[in-house]
Amino acid sequence: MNRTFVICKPDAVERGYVGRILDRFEQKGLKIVAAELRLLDEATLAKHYAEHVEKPFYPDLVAFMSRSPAMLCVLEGPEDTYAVVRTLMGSTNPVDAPPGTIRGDYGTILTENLVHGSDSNESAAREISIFFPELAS
Ligand code: IDP
Ligand code: MG
Repeated sequence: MNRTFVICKPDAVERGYVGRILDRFEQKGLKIVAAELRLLDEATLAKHYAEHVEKPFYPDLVAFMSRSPAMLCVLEGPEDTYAVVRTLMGSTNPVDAPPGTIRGDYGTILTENLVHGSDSNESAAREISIFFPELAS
């Protein structure tokens, strides 16, 4: 089995979309092996989004991601589960994400795009170790 890391972002929790989002992953055949509602702080987000810390949008991203609790999850599935999740999420900008994807169906805002999913097996391992160290392999 293979695992990846998912966040239902604060907008998803605020709008009441967590159930619908997780339902899509479960319907696809992925299993929730950890889930916790947690308010994220700046230091943790800087680790998680290390590749984006210098980007112009980073201050807005951190303000958004720390404004209210997010639902953090570890999902388990077949080989490259991260790719299954990324396909269900849709492209980063909800405006470009096709209908049928989470971002395509539920969002219109680039920053507030409902969901995070690791972008590789290496990212999944790194992110799981940040948020669920007890599950790190
Ligand atoms: P991803 O979430 O699809 O992997 P990344 O490029 O890793 O996309 O960006 C991380 C998050 O930062 C995005 O999900 C989105 O919330 C936000 N973001 C990315 N690019 C921009 C931008 O150009 N303006 C504002 N927010 C952005
Ligand atoms: Mg990313």
